Amino acid sequence: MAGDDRRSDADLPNAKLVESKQKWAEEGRLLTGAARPPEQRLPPGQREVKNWPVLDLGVQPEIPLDMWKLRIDGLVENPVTWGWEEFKAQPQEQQVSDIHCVTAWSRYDNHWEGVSARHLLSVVKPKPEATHIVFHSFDTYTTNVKLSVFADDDVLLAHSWEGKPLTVEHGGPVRVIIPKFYFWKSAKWVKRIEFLSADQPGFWELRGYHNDGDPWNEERYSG
Ligand SMILES: Nc1nc2c(c(=O)[nH]1)N[C@H]1C(S)=C(S)[C@@H](COP(=O)(O)O)O[C@H]1N2
Ligand SMILES: [Mo]
Repeated sequence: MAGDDRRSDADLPNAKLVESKQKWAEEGRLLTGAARPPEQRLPPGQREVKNWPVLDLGVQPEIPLDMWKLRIDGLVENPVTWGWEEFKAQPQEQQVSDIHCVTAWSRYDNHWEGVSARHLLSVVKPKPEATHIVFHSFDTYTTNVKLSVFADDDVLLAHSWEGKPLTVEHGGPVRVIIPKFYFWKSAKWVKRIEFLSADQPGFWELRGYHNDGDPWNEERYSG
């Protein structure tokens, strides 16, 4: 009985400590998002914006489409290098997702078009020992994810946003979109997707950002 439990807690020599620890545990549970009601759309600590801020290292590489190439290699059975025409000849998919940036803005209902990670995986066929991925970008940026994160249904190599080609400032010709994680995992100007048998932290992950970056657990920073 709940009443009996309560009485026995109060009898403990450390009753006060137990009570406050239990309170911390309850608060912790709320922070993780595990008990998040389905109608909650804004992760903890975020605010909604209607514009689309630009964030990068300050170098916005302009890659003409006839020069653009995407290499997918490392621990895969069938490494490929796609030029623009080959990339556009892959099955195309449309997705709608929310952006959550670690700098606390979120932007709802972004319409993307591109090639799904699922399709890409079916083409390159990761070897059994492949467990992690690093994205390499034309501006030298890198970011890492687990293969299982990349393999999610909603992960896209996007070339269009709201029915128009992605602008250079937002990572065109092609950027990664990983909706379930903070936006720093979504590499702009992607040029290489490398499959690895061990984790390899990327640019921000080496500079104090969380290695995973789940916004529902507020995985902003490491340590
Ligand atoms: N190549 C590259 N990708 C990048 C970055 C970058 O500096 N270079 N910045 C990341 C960060 S921190 C964020 S918040 C988003 C910003 O994307 P946006 O400028 O389209 O909003 O891109 C991510 N991808
Ligand atoms: Mo960011």
